[in-house]
Amino acid sequence: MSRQLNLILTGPPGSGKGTQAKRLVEKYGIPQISTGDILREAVKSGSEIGLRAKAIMDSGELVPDEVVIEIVRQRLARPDCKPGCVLDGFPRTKNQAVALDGILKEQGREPARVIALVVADDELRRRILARGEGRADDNEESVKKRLEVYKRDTEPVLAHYAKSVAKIDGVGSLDDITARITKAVG
Ligand code: B4P
Repeated sequence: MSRQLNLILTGPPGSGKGTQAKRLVEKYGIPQISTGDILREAVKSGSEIGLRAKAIMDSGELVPDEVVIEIVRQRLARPDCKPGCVLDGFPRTKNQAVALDGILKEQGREPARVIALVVADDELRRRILARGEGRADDNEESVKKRLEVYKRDTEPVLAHYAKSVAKIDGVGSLDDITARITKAVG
């Protein structure tokens, strides 16, 4: 493995990004950077970013690029990211992907490795609606919107990384999926 592992874990909402990211943190000893978690924390704390993000997130739309790009830029500069990181839920637009490439270069980091979890829409809907964490965006209407937004804005991220992306079947036991990911990372 190279001296630093900057891993992007991408996939539609409910594909298991957050779940698998936590396991990869254990396995590789690198921190998870979940823009969804960071934004939810901001909403909870009532910060300016949180106030701006809440309605957007609840509706299933994406928070503006400049907001999340700045969050990631600052987070990546922290010392615990030196050995690498698992980016969970970022980049979510082509703009964010281009910005991330620039940030990695600017900070003298290795280029990103990209893992995409593949799960069919019916299964995604089932998982999210069964999640039961009381998230304001886990309802029928918002899930429908999130799946549309994924196809519209996030699928182009896969095209951006077309040469290097490893597509992984995201259906099966958590252990099996972790094993598929770690095999692809090599
Ligand atoms: P996220 O927090 O990223 O939410 P998500 O896409 O729903 O994925 P999550 O990680 O929660 O779910 P997971 O797949 O692990 O984003 C929320 C919102 O924040 C976005 O809609 C947007 O508004 C905003 N946002 C975040 N990042 C942004 C960005 N970069 N730019 C702009 N806006 C941004 O798991 C789902 C469920 O499936 C869980 O209940 C889990 O237990 C279950 N599951 C996982 N693996 C399974 C398996 N193998 N089998 C069965 N169930 C499984």
